[in-house]
Order: sequence, then C-alpha cells, then structure tokens
Amino acid sequence: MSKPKFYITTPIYYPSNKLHIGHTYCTVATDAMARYKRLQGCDVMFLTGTDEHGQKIEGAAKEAGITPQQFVDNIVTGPRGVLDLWKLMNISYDRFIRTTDDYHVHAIQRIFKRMHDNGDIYKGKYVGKYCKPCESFWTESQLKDGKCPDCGREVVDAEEEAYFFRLSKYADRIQHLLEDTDFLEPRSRVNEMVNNFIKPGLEDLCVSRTSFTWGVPVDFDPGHVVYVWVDALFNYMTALGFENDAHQDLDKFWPADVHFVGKEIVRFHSIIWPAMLMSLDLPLPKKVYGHGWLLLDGGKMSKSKGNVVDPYLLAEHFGVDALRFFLLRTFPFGSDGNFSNEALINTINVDLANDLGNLLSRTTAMVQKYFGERLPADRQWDESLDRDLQQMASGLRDEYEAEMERYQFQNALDKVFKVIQRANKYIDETAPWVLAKDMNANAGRLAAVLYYLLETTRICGILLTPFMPESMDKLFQQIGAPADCQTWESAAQWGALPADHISKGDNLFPRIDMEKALAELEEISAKAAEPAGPLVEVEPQLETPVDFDTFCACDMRAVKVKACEKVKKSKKLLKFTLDDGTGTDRTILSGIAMYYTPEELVGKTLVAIVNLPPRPMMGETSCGMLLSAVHKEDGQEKLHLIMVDNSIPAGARLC
Ligand code: ME8
Repeated sequence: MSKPKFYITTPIYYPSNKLHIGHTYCTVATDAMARYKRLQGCDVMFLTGTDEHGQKIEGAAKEAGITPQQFVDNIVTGPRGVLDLWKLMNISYDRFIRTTDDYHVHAIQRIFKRMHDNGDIYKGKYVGKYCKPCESFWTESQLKDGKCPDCGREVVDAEEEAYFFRLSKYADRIQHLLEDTDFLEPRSRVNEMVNNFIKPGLEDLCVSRTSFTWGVPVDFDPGHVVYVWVDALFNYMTALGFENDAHQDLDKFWPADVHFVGKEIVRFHSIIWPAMLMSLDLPLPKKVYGHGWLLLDGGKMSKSKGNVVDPYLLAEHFGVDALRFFLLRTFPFGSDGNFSNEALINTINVDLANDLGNLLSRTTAMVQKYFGERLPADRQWDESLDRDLQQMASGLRDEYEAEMERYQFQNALDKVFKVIQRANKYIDETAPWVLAKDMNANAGRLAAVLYYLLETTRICGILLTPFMPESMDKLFQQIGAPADCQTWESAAQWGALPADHISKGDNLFPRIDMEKALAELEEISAKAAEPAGPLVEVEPQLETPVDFDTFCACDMRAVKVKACEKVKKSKKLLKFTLDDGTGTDRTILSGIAMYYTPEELVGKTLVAIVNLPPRPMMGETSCGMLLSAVHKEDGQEKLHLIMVDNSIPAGARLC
C-alpha cells in the first residue's frame, strides 16, 4: 500500500536584513508538523525558500552598492544567512526554492501569460496608494486612518500603467470558500477576511510594476515586472514542477495539505491565491492556517521596526531543541504571544530541566544503581498504584494526535507534559529508594516501577521527537530504545521496551540560572547594539586566470617620493617626482588628490608599475602608475596608496 502523502509549506522568507525569532517560529512549527507526519508514516514534502524579488530588495542592494542578486545571495547562502539558520535549527525541509531560480522565473512568465490569455489579466492604469515597505497597493477605502492597514505606516500616491488581475470576478466563489468550508483556519481569520476585504467589494488587483526592474519580467511587454506576490505565491506549485521541468512532483503532491502563514499574509493566501488558482482551473490547497505573531513589548517584531530577537543568539545560548520546544509549547499557534527571555528560561527550567530532565535522569540513575543496565524480567505489578500512569501513557498518542491534527502544538505538548508530571508523582508514590532497602523482598516490585517509568519516558520521547529531534535521540539512547521502539505504532504499545540496555547519560536539559543568563544576554545585546563598524565592500575577485608570464611582464618597483604637487588645472591629479633607482627622476601623475595632500607623501616609499607606455595628461606626461588599494566604506569610495617600508631601496623589484 502506498504511503499517504502530505505537502506542507512555510511562507518563503523575504531576505531583507534581519532574520528574527518570528520567522524561526513559523518555520519551526512547519518542521514539527512535517516531522510528525513522517513519524506517522506519511510521504512528506516540506517546502520552504526565499522570496527574492521586489522594490525593497532592489533599494537595499543599491544602498549597499551591490547588485540585487549579490544582495540576496549574501543573505540566503552567506555566513549566518537563511540556509545556515535552518541548518542550525534542524529544519528538515525537503525542498528549498529561491524565486530567482531560473525554472521558477520562466514558470512565472508562463503563468502570467496564461492568465493574460484567458482574459483574467488585462492592462489598465493604477491610481491609488502604495505602501513601500509592504509593497502593497491599497485603495483609499482600505487604508486605516490614512495609513497602510497591514503595517500602519505612511502610504504614498501612486499612478502607473499596469496589468490587473480580475480578482473581483472571483469574489463570490472566494466568499463561499471561506465561509462554507474549513479552507481557512482559525475561524476568527475568516470573519476578518470577509468583513474587511470581501464585503466592502473585492477590487481587481494590480499585478505588474514599471517603477523598478528587480522582478520577473513580463515577457510579452518589456518594462513591466510581475508583482512580487504573484511571483511568490506560485512558488508552492513551481517548486513541484508546475510550468517547468526542473521538478516532477506536481501530480504526487498538489494540492497542498496545508500552508502555514503568518496572520498578516492571510489575505494573500486566502483570497488572492485561491482566485488565481481558480483562474487557471487548478485544485485549491486543502487548508491555509494563519498563525499569530510573536510580540516583543506588545508590538510585532519586525526588521523595519528594529525590535528583533536574534535566533542565532538564543539557539547558541540555550540550545536548539530548547528554543524549538519553547516556541511551540508557550504560544497557542493561532494567537499572538509575548516573547521574553524570562519566559524562555522559565520553560526550560520547569518543563525541560525539572519535569522531563528529572524523570529521565532519576529513572536511568535508579536502574543503574539498583540493577545495572538491564531490568530483571521478573516484575511485580501493583494494579492500584500502576494503573493510572499506564492508562495515561497508553492513551497519550491518540490524544496528542487529535491536537496535532488541528495544529494545536501547545495542547499536544500539554498532554505529553501532564503524563510526564504524572510519572514524577508516581516516583514519589512508589518511593523506589525505600523498596531498594530490601532487595530480597522487593526486587520484582522495584523492577516493575522502574519499567513503568521507562515506558512512560519512551512514549513521551516518541511524541516529543518532532519538537526536539536531537535530544530525543539521546533520550532513546539512555533508555536503550531500539529503532522499533521509537515508532508511531509503538507509541501506542505499552510494554514494547526491552529494558536491557539502560545507561545514564548526560543531563539533557541543565537548569539555567535565570539571573546569570539574563545578565549575559543583556551584555551580548548591548555589544550587538554598539554601532557596527563601517560597511566595507570590496570588488569581487576576477575569475579569469592570468598566465604566469603575463603577470611577470608587469615591472613593479619600489619608488621614493622626492617631490609631490597638485596639478594646477586638475582637482584630482597629483604630480610625483620619484626616485626609481635608475638615477633619473621619474614623473607619475595620479588621480588621488582627494585622498592625500602632497606634503604627507614626500619621503614615502611607494610601489609603481614602471613599464607602462608614457601617457600624456593635462599637459604633462605620466610614466607609470602608482599602486593603491581601493574599497567602499558605507557606499563611499576609499583609496590607500600602497606604501612599503622605507628601508626598501628605490628600484627594488617586487615579484
Ligand atoms: O511575508 N511572529 O515574508 P517575511 C510570527 N515573503 N511570525 C512572524 C513574525 C513574528 N513576529 N514576523 C514575521 C513574507 N513572521 C513573504 C511570504 S509566501 C508566498 C511569501 C512570519 O519574510 C510572517 O508572518 O516577511 C511570515 O509568515 C513569515 O514570517 C515570513 O515573513
């Protein structure tokens, strides 16, 4: 029998300057869901990626003095970039799409043309308001207090020739989809969409831009680029092979089982996205789930507001699994939650160190102390004491499943931790250390108690794997759970653990000293907040090789500055009189007057290429060139003459 399929996606991250804990939240949730579905035995496709086009990127690249492609490459593949973060956070995506990938760009051109050919995209004129940071056009009626309804910032007047998508044509079908099916969850988001966007009248959507070029070009109308949201939304299908040959999984995985998205982009996913799919007569995703925001000091964390929390810092400080767990244990997925370092440390101390960590370390330590690595097979049950724990642990998988199927991570984890807490209470009730005082009489009973604890730990460990994969591997090692005791099926089978290979390992979740950790974090944040050094850029290295003989043909010599003066009619040029070791003075003119005064250079030893042909400049002749190093600092060109040690004699050859 073939495995059930499950296709889940995250919003593709918009690479501007700072990845923060909010993005990590969404991707970690998707990862936990994907791992849970794999645990259940599904054939999972987990897609994530980056949304790399648009005016904001073009502008940011320009500011940094690099091309938009270089800009996005730095953020996606560069050190501590997107790929590095997902690796650190143990994100098990199956596919990563970049909207600058060639196959995607060409597919978007074909998609745009198909909607144009079927009459759903037409040319018109856009007059309205535009929010630059959100790259969203708004009508007057959609503004909130005259500002962008998404981010609350100023909007500007905008008018341009543009293509439009006939969104209005699909209003009734979208309203039905939202109100009469469970396409969009949580339910509260449905009211928001219908009341704020559909009831006031769904207007056609502007889907091309002419004011910038960093986007997918409309191939049948040069000068227009495809609106970044059309480009971005179709990633969910192009990544499977829609309108391209790079992938062949469309039949297998489309329609998606669920798109996880943040609440501010629910509008794009629950109105615009299904309407475009309707236009192309394509199956709709089964569900869009709009999760809440992580707030900091009551406001949304946002790269443009500057109040972001660095996921690298937190993961490196507290551990990847602890951070993953905290995000999904603490905040109900559908609602907003307030992030704080105190809450993070508290969760680690209470749930992980105290409850789970203690259960594991006490249990394995007692097994080792009283029996070595193997529990005797002769075990004596006590119905009255054991039944409650056994029933809770055996029924846990189904209760957990019911919550996970509704994306209620917090509730699912709550069920697991109720059982862990029950197991800790069971230790107090059965008092194994008292039983151990008389091993002759109590060995069988003690073995049973410890077995109950190990089994409970194993079942909880399986169900926690999607949240803390690495730590649960270690937990299985300590309780000696072989692979067939880590499966979804075995999570509902009481008594599966052989209990013949128990070893007390390292403490999985050490307790954190709240005050000390907060002070350390404060110090790190203060350091990070110090003004960064200037943004230095150097030119990319040339890739064309130069052969050795050509290199050697360039005659570089140490030269001493005997005299230096400004060239009268020029703002840039300095005239150097140089001792080049030949006994005859050499004249070189160099365009560096904005960087040096003549006086500061007299007496210095520089490097010159001396076998260049003489070049007339401003009525003088320059015989060679002085070497300098160039770079940009905060966008400004900087130059440094190469100066060598004065002990190097004039005329010495550099090789
Ligand atoms: O929206 N709390 O990209 P993005 C929770 N490129 N989630 C948050 C958050 C916070 N404080 N801040 C951001 C985009 N997010 C588009 C998606 S999909 C076709 C295109 C979430 O990088 C945000 O809600 O701005 C979104 O789901 C995701 O991070 C990426 O945001």
